[in-house]
Amino acid sequence: MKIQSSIFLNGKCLLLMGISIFSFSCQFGEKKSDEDSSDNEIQYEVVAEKEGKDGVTDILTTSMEFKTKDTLKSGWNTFKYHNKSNETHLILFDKYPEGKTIADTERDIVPPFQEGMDLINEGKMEEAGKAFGKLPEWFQDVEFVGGVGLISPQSVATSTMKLEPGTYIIECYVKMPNGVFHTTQGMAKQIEVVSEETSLVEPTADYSISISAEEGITFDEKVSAGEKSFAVNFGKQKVHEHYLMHDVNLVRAEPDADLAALEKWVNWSDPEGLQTPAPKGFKFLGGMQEMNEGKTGYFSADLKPGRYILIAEVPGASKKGMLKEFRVD
Ligand SMILES: [Cu+2]
Repeated sequence: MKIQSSIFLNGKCLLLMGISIFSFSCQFGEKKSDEDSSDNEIQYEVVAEKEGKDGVTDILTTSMEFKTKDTLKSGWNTFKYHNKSNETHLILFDKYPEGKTIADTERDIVPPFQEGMDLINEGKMEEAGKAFGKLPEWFQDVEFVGGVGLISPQSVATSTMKLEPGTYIIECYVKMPNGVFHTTQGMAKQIEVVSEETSLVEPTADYSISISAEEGITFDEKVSAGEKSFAVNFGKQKVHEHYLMHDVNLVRAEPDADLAALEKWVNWSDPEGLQTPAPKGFKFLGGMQEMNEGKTGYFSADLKPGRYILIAEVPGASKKGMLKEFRVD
């Protein structure tokens, strides 16, 4: 039990390492400055602030940042993630324990984190584990509450989750070609979720996916083309060998695309895993990031006829039943 909890802690640290390092740039990055008048910025203003639909929030990335609101209502929230960059990204929502902010991360998390990460890069996994063991206890109380699955460049992904009030950090831990996490490049942002609730109700979905540690991904639907929504029901959850829990990502595959390459790539702990470039022949269409057992999240995607994959970002996804192929007709 002790080992398990220590491993879990390590995983969280890995994901959050960059946040504290980048808090300064995040603070500046959140300000909508007049000099930033690119087409993408204009589009964000139009979509997010002029339409202003309650409970629907746009998040925009043009390079290595998250542009979005600083404050959200609680309850059901839909996120439209506009990936206007040239890299694949994702968004994981981390709910912080009460009273903790990015400032605490900076003070208490950075030093052991940096030490641990350096050791991982040297291949010294055991020593890295010891370094992460110096992290404060509160870090184990960070809860992962879903988010947006992997989404290819120049694409939009839509996810819906229920958020409790509190302080959240949103982050992307995909890696640059040199192995540096996007988190450390600025893809981390603090958001406050207030007690006032949105008017959104829990969505209904066209199709239903289940994922559990024992059964893997269960999906037996006959899927037709068009804008479709999916419910993701999380059964038994677990921390996998790479310290993360399982999630569900939707991917369109070319007829000759190599599923083994996809499976290897979605595992961040592989030296080239989750690192640019993404494997050829696949287009990532979003999905639902990890959530605790018993939770449900939703995502939608515009489906054309063809070959599709549902996959969890875990090592050995196919052996675990967490790689499921289906067709859209
Ligand atoms: Cu990213």
